Parts: sequence; C-alpha cells; structure tokens
Amino acid sequence: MLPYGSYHEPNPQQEYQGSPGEQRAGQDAAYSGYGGARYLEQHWPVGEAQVERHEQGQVQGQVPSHDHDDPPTIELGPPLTEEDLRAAGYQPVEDPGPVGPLYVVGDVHGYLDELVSELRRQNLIDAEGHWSAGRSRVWFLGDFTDRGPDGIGVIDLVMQLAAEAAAAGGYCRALMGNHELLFLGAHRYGDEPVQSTAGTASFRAAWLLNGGQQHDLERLEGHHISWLSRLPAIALEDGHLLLHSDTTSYLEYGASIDEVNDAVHDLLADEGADEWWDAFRRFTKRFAFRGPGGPTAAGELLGTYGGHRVVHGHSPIPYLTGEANSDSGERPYVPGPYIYADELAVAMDGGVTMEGRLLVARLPLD
Ligand SMILES: [Mn+2]
Repeated sequence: MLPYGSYHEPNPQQEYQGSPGEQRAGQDAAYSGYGGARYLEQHWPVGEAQVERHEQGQVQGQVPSHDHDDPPTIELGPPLTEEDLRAAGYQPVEDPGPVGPLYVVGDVHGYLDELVSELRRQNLIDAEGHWSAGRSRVWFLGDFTDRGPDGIGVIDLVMQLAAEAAAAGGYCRALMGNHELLFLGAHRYGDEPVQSTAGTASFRAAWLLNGGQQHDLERLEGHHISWLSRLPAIALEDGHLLLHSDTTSYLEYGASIDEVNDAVHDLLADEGADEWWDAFRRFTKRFAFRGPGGPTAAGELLGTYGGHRVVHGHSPIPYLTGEANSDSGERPYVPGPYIYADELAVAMDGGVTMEGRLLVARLPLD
C-alpha cells in the first residue's frame, strides 16, 4: 500500500442535521426517509479550526499537525512529489508507479466558474487552470452543457485536463450523460421529428426545453463531437460503479460494462434519430435508488456490472431528498455528496443549476 496507505483521516463525519426547513418542522432530521440516507460532508481541505483525528483514533490539536512519528503520514491530496514521498520514508517508484487518489465530479451544466473554483479547492488544478494533480484520477459524471452559461468552455477545460493528466501519469475521464445525447442530438438531428410517447418531438425542441444554449451549439466543433461521442456510459473504479443517471436502464444495453459502452457507441455512430431519442429517454429516467426498492435496484446494477457502491449524478440532491419541494424559497442546503439506498448509492449532483453547489469528492467516502 504505497504510498497512499497512511494519511490523515478527515474530521469524523457529521451526520446530516436536516435542512433549516426540516429543523423548523421538527422532523427527524437525521433520517431522510430514503433508505437510511445521510449526507456526507465534503473532504474539503482541513480548516484550522477543525480537529484532526489521528488514525489510531486519538484526537489531537486544533491545527493540522505533522508531528506524528509512526506511521509515516502523507498529507491528503495531490500532488505528491518525489520529495513528499522521500520525506515520508518511501522510495518513489519509477514505473508503472502507484495510482493517485480517485475523485468524481458531479453535473457541471455549463457552470465553468464554479467548476474551476471547486477543482482549485481540491488542488486538482493550479491558478492558471492547468492540471496539478499528478497521478490523481478524476471522473466527470456527465452533463457538461445546458442550463449554465458556458457549456463549451466546460468541455474545452475537461478535454484539456484529460490531456494534461495523461501527460502527468494520472487521468481525467468523463461519462456520457443524457445531456450529451440531447446536445449531440440537437446538433445532428435538429428539428427532425422523432417518435415520442408524448406526440411529435424533436431533439432541438427538447434541448431548448431542457436548458439548451444556442451559443453552445454555435461553438460546437468537430473535435468536441468526436470526444463526446466516444464517452463511456459506465465505468468501474476502485469498487465504485460510476453512472450518470440513477436508473437501471443501463441494463437494457448490456450485461457487462463493455457491452453497454459498445452499444451506446454503436448507437451514436450508426443509428437514427428514433434510436437516439429512445436512448435519451432511457438515460433521463431517475430516482431508481430512492424509496423502498432503491437498495434492490442499486444491488441489481452492482450485481451485473460489479462494484460495491453506485456513484451517480443526474438527479440534483435537493430533488432526491425532497428538499427542493419544501417551497421554502431558501437556497438548498447541500453539504456534500448524498449517501443513500442502504449506503449502496452516492448522489453527486449538488444542484448547481438551482443554486446548490457543484460537487467534487474524493472516493471512497466513508
Ligand atoms: Mn442528467
């Protein structure tokens, strides 16, 4: 377990105490009603006022300390330089080398400034917006465009980071969300009628109804289309099954990760507007892991594709928890990723489009 086998644990996790609305209503604040769900505070860089916990469970000081003698301790977070490793008593490995920590990024939806801010906060990029995370591994969970102001800027940044991360020995990868299908569909099929249970529809009309930004479409270039069209729908990383949407519809495209990803690629390469539309509709479904059947649904995906926990975007946490329906008029309270479905599922869409927040989290969450 070199070199990430020993590090400071973040502060013991705070149980979610409920939104202000829930607290006022006197409801059981720690229980959401969705399969024992709870919030997990972000693994933000440790603030000075926070108490840090030694890995043996001893609480020490108010200020992060590096005075431990044993075992050697490495500061959380990338990048780890060779000096860091040597200082911690490890010999850097030339090749293939240890993999870096794993991060996931929730739905961005064109909110480029918020994305840059969160990546900076996690030390994944530098002040100039370049990859600074060494061998770290970053997965975006899809939905780059629509609703927010600069979808193409987001895609450009992720493509740039993908190249820079690869050069640094890490990676930055992305899943295909339903908005990628919608955006590509609006570009490729425009106003062409498609079969819809709700009557005649078109990709362009649906895209505009779902926050499509004309200036994004006008700036969409061939290299964006090639990159977007090849994004995988599912990935498995360190036991985490990464999906965009909280739906079991992936099962309709294959019984293995490769089958599903190949099926989606083939569909985008070869099929017509109706098949694209059908895929868009399936990957726009949500809330499969919520409620009494949620753990079973999550377990079905995990049993088929592997992993012990599903990590998804797509459904903003305030909708998932029902907080957004409380009509409080207040900004939704999203302290971090949302763990639910008997802890088989983690929601990562912090609802940046509804004044929530864009979430970047290091996995595993505990
Ligand atoms: Mn989505």
